[in-house]
Amino acid sequence: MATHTFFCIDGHTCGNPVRVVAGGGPRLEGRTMSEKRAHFLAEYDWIRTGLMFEPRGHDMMSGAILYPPTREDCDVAFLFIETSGCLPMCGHGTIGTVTMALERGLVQPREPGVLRIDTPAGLVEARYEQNGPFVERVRITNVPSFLYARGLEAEVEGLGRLTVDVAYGGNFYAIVEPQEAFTDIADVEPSDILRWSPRVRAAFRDKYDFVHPENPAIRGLSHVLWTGRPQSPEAHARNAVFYGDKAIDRSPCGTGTSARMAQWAALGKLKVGDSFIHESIIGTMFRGRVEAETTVGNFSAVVPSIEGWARMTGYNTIFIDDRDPLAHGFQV
Ligand code: PYC
Repeated sequence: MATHTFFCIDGHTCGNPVRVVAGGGPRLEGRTMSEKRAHFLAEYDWIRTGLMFEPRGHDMMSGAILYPPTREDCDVAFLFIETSGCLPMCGHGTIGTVTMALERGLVQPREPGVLRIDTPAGLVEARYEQNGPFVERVRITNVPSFLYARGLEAEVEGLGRLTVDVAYGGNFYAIVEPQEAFTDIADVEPSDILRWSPRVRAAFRDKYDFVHPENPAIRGLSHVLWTGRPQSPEAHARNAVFYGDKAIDRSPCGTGTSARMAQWAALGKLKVGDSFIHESIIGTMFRGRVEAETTVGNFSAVVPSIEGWARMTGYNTIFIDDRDPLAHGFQV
């Protein structure tokens, strides 16, 4: 019987929570962050559930554990933890973790203004603007993102026949655009999105396989991106991203924005150098840009960058006490 202590910094990126675990994370085996992620999931997933779910977290909770990098070209490694599992990549989590880790002096970039991060999905570069001790903005250059499948169809209970595109932006996203069963996120309630999304995800997962062509450890449809017309005249599109079992991202979702940019680029609606401003359900915005074209396996892909901001809300020393019957968290 023991009490496990985690030294955390809590904050949010454009409204979505980020819990940075600065101390107390387990030692992980593996030559890469992808292998370390697998080790964490096999042996230490109770740390994720304990820190993310109630009573220490909540349905939307999301975070990252800091590690030394496994790659020579990186300054730090992030292991993403979330209610849905350990994501290969998380955009809002990266922007928040970079901001808080820099502001609290937990990382030392080799090159001023640039932090190179080793993530399970690959190298992510963060360029940040500082104002004294504060990080004002972070632009991350994400992993190559691509349209994986176009016009997939499935029968979804309560919605009927649904057609989606699936794109990868660090995670796989089913992108739901206007059609008979769904018009716009402005026309539905958040409770509808929470009710439909698990069914949409299950219907497409049962029918199709989603596997990264270069890293088979990255597989499965994890997120549903519901689209909408922007409310701000500045934005190009609005979204509500569903993740985990009960969460709608309060930020515009970094990997979701990357997936959407990859979809638009594949459809000829974006080209290298174009910007893409994505609005969240609470009106916060990420500023995306297509940085380059590339390929991933046989897929044409883009390298997207996303700019956003994050703010710290406080320190949080969290105990997971083995005697606590709810030590590993719960969901209702
Ligand atoms: O920003 O990439 C993201 C993200 C994934 C899940 C929630 N947010």
